[in-house]
Amino acid sequence: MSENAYTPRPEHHFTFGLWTVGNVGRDPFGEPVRSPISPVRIVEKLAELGAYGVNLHDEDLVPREATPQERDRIVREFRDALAKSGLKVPMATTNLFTDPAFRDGAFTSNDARVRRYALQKTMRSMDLGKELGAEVYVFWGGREGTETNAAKDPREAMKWFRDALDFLCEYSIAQGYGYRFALEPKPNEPRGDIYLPTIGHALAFITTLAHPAMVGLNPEVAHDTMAGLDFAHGVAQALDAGKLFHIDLNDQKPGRYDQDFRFGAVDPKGAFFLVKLLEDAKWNGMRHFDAHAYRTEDERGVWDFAAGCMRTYLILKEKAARWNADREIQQLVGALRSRGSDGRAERLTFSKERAEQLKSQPLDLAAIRSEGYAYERLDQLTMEILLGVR
Ligand code: GLT
Ligand code: MN
Ligand code: MN
Repeated sequence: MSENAYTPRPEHHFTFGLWTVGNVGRDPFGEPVRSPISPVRIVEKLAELGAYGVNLHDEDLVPREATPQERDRIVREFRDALAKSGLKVPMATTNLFTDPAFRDGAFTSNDARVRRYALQKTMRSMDLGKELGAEVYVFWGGREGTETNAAKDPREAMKWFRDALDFLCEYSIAQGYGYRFALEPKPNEPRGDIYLPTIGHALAFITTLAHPAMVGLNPEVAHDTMAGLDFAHGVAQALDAGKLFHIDLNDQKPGRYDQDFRFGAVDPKGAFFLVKLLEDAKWNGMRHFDAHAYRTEDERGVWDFAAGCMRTYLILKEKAARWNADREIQQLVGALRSRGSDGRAERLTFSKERAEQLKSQPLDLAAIRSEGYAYERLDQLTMEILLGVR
């Protein structure tokens, strides 16, 4: 495949958050190492690099203390930059974690005033997102959790969380916004433990909402990796449920703080199976990178980081196509698909007759017990594609 195949273009639907490339490298032990980059410059640079869009929290664009006049000017300048560059804003979200008011959570704070403030701030931010054309609205409940369960009854917290989402679904409907809400699970950090810690928790919670069809998932590689889970499995389950509304791509070593590394930087094999899953499923959502440059970098390193995320995705996409076209691999896969059946995709559906027939069907258990699956060969061939010798 030509070098061109690795060149990001808008049709690939790559997006970044203002907060990702705009990350100034602050951490719990150190001050910022980079100067803020203006939203207008971020728009120009992302367009130049071939991205499709830019996403934002309310405060990434409009400072909390801005007057209405300042807000209007900032939004106007940003919209001008978008129009000039052709960049879109497919997703918006609310910062419900920086303000000390949210130290005990936003929708699940013990303080009823904070729960009201969280709704107020989210509605205003939904208004802003709509002004910019956003269709997906993300809820990352970073502060929704506890350090001690003495603080609140987690059942009560679930009720508050549900009330807030039901309220905001109604708001989106009443305003005619047509948002699709995407919950973003994370097990911990910045809270000791965060509510709705995994994809599975979030999927189950959605079924208890007043408007379950409006609400889906925004899973993130790093978050499931922090929880020690296989991210592709969680994403597959969200796809299967029709709930993959958005995705946060990045990378992470297990057992560490939330690293938000460049996509594919730690576990290229995991990234490969993720890309393969999304591409095989023909998933049409945004490929959003929720990651940031190493703290060692200056602004040049930030753009190297952004270009690297997209290039790695496209390289892995080409590797997935190669895997799907590889004769030996496909022979092995074909043998697996027809293993123990006549080759037609067999599905076991119940009928009384089928159950009776199955109960008395003789099965060659000795053969079943002794035959290997050839996964060593299959995985080695996969590795050879990934390592570039096949
Ligand atoms: C924050 C967090 C991310 C969320 C962002 C959306 S903010 O950077 O670490 O995982 O996706 O609120
Ligand atoms: Mn993260
Ligand atoms: Mn994220």
